[in-house]
Amino acid sequence: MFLTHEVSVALHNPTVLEFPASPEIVDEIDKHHDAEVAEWLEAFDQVVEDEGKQRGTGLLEALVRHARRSGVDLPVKLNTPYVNTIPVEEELPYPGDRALERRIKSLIRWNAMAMVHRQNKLDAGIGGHISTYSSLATLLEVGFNHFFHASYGDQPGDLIYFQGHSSTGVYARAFLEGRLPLERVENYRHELRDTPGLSSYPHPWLMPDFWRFPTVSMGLGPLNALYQARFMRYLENRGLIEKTDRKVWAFIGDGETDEPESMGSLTLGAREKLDNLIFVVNCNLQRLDGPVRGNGKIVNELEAAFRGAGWNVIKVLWGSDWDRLLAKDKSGLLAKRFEEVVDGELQSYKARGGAYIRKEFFGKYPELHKLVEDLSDEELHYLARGGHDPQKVYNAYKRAVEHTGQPTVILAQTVKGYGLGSAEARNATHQEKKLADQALTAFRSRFAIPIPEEAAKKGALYRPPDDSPEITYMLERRRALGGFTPERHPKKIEFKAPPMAEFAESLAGSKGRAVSTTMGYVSMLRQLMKDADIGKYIVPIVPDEGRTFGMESIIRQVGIYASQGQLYRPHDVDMLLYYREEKDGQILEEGITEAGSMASMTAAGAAYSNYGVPTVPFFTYYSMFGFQRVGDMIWAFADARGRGFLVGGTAGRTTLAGEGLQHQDGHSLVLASTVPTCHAYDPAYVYEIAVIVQDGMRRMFELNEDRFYYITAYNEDYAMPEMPQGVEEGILRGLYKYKAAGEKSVIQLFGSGPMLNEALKAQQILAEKYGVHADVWSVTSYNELRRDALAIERWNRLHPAEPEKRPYILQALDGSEGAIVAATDYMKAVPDQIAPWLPGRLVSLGTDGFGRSDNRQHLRQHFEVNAESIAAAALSRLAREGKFDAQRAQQAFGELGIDTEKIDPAIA
Ligand SMILES: Cc1ncc(C[n+]2csc(CCOP(=O)(O)OP(=O)(O)O)c2C)c(N)n1
Ligand SMILES: [Mg+2]
Repeated sequence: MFLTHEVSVALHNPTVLEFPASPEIVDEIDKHHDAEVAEWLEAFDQVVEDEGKQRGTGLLEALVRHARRSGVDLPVKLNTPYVNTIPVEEELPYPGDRALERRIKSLIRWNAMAMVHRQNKLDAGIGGHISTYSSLATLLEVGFNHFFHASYGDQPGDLIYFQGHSSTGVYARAFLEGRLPLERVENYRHELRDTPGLSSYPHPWLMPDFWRFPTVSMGLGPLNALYQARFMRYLENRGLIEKTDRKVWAFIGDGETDEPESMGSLTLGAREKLDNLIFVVNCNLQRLDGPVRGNGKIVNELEAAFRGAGWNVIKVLWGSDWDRLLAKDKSGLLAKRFEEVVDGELQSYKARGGAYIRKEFFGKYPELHKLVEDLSDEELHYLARGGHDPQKVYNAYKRAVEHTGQPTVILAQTVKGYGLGSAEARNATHQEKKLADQALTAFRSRFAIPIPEEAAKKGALYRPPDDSPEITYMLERRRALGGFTPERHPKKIEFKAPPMAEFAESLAGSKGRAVSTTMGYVSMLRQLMKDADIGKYIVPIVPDEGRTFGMESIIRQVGIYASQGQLYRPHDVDMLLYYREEKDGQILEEGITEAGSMASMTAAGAAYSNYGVPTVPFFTYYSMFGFQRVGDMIWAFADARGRGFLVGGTAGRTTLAGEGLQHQDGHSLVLASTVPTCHAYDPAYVYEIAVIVQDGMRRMFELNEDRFYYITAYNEDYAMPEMPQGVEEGILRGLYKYKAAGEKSVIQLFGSGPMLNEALKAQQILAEKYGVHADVWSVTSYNELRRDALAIERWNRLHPAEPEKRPYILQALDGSEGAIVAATDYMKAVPDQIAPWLPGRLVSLGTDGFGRSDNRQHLRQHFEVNAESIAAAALSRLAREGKFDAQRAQQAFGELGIDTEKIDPAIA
């Protein structure tokens, strides 16, 4: 027999024959082996028939083991045939009323579509999406009617991450359930009206009673869901919540899986055996611009990736009508055709209709053409994809919720724009906002919506009466599953922030010992975890930087959370601070993933609402790899009303020595200022951190304020002073006078973080060498000062007839004369935030530009933020004001070792 080169290579080296090999090659190989293969197969079939499928699996496993021992190479095959995972004979009957559920789904489809159509007619360009939900409807409805628990007894229910662009379907259901009044639905995307409408996407910030999880930034939903499932286990294993069957469901777009966040952490699910996690990938084969994998198969790609990562994969590709064809086809060509056809073609079939399907899909082989000769073109067009068949979806979900030991992914093949007539499966369908009159009436007939044609054309919403069979049924189903979902009603939590007295050690200073704020913060955290009442709620999170921040002692104290405990004897077990893993360990040591850590932060920071447990996360990381690296996740954390502390360690562009451009952070505070609920602080001393953390816990967990904190922590060692009297308010509001000049000051020096020490040295230089007296202030937060000033300014603007109010920054500076030289280890934009309220007074010294590998002394010289540069800047400024001799000032630069002609660090 003639063998192509490809086949002969494959025969001699089976590992190259990785699925999906071309069907021609497979055929040729089979033919070559014909008699021998047939004999083996027959024997195998016999065993399976006599002794069952499990025995078949056992035989194969034994054979594989044997082959491996004999040194025979085995092909790695992660794909299964392109058919449903669950064989039809294993399917359970559908437990619900199919006809009634279809009616309900049709009404939801209508309202979801009409809400967008109607609003875009009224308000052109307001936007919205129709086609995502149209592909997802069955996948959600089977869940709502049979799976999504709103509670498990007295415990909270499932957590569901909805595809962001399918929000209209979720609204439409809530409208039918009577939870969203017509006026709100009619104000979809009109949130700022007298009756506030519905937000575009799942935004807990905008609809706090409804949405729990912001998902519309692609990729964040799946990642957050994964870590949510893990955090649920963490809470269970630590005894903070009861163990239940509750699940985390994540509905994800197939296009969305291209985001690294979607797929990057899958192995965590398998490693942690998260059988409380179910991903449903809505494989409508399209994304925004066109097909997800026109030339390939997204389902195969995902199947291989998920199986490779250790997940249970259930494919739901074809509806029940296809089962009949598969059963009828004795040639095996139908299954082969499924294998051959690429996604771009599958999309075209739905876009082009029955005649095209007959010719292009079935027409390839005469046997297949014959197989469908008694079906009309219309019937061919309506042969359903698996994700539109409730029977298939039900069975997949049932298996998923019952599966143990692994997370499950359901790969459901659907049609984008399902039921939208001419918009169905079109590349442009994602952008469709309105339907033509004819399409609307066709939709109305196809789904039998009982409204007049004229109303249909306007996109009128429709809700049957309360006592209609549809409403009765859907409410009964929800009652059986414990209530409505999604819903968000955080329980009142009992939490008392530890009093300031508990922070005594941090407030007392270091008694002359040189320590860093990081070290001070870590001992504070250790102390907090010992608190009898709230200690257990503290969740330290760290992405493989524990040692960088000196957190070994915490590891020893409370252990690293490890769902399996510690299965090995750590080599350092005899040491005091050994690497301790525990089943109920408290630290989440996430490994090198800031994104994963942020997902844990999000789960822990919103646990007050999802579990009624006030966990207080402290996510400590390399400050450069926070806002810059996972800024979008932090934004979503704010949307989710997340609470807790982000602690940016190794902060500051000149304080982190030696590391250079990609490590030295001079801008996270700028980025932090962009998040409305983020309160960012740049403390110099440990007592400042203590005041901020104590007040933060009080405000977030005692007063239930939806806010979170960003605190920079530095690694420069210096003596931490004891807290002076009466500075708490200043610390929290952003500024207080730390050290007054002995005599009347002519200039003010502001310092933040370690730059406060530079300012103090500058104060001394100015007084001793130049006879200039300056006050020194600690500025803990320019961000807070600006926010306060903006709020006051706004009030003044809106109330011109009332006496003007004064922002805190001006009140605090009352009586302090002269210009202000502000030194920060961050960009000048940070102090510049308060410039509008200090006209002409502010001189900002900061670290604009790329970092360098050098020590602190040279870095501060380079960026012109050292004590000498601060002093010289003060003299220069006084000279410009005519308060100091200009020549003398110029001379001072030389005396203080500053090269006035060197390159500007901002561009160096
Ligand atoms: C991070 C991010 N990038 C881009 C977008 C814009 N966007 C919205 S929907 C979409 C396509 C979604 O395709 P898919 O995930 O397949 O969902 P489908 O609507 O097909 O169900 C894109 C690119 C976004 N929302 N988030
Ligand atoms: Mg898609």
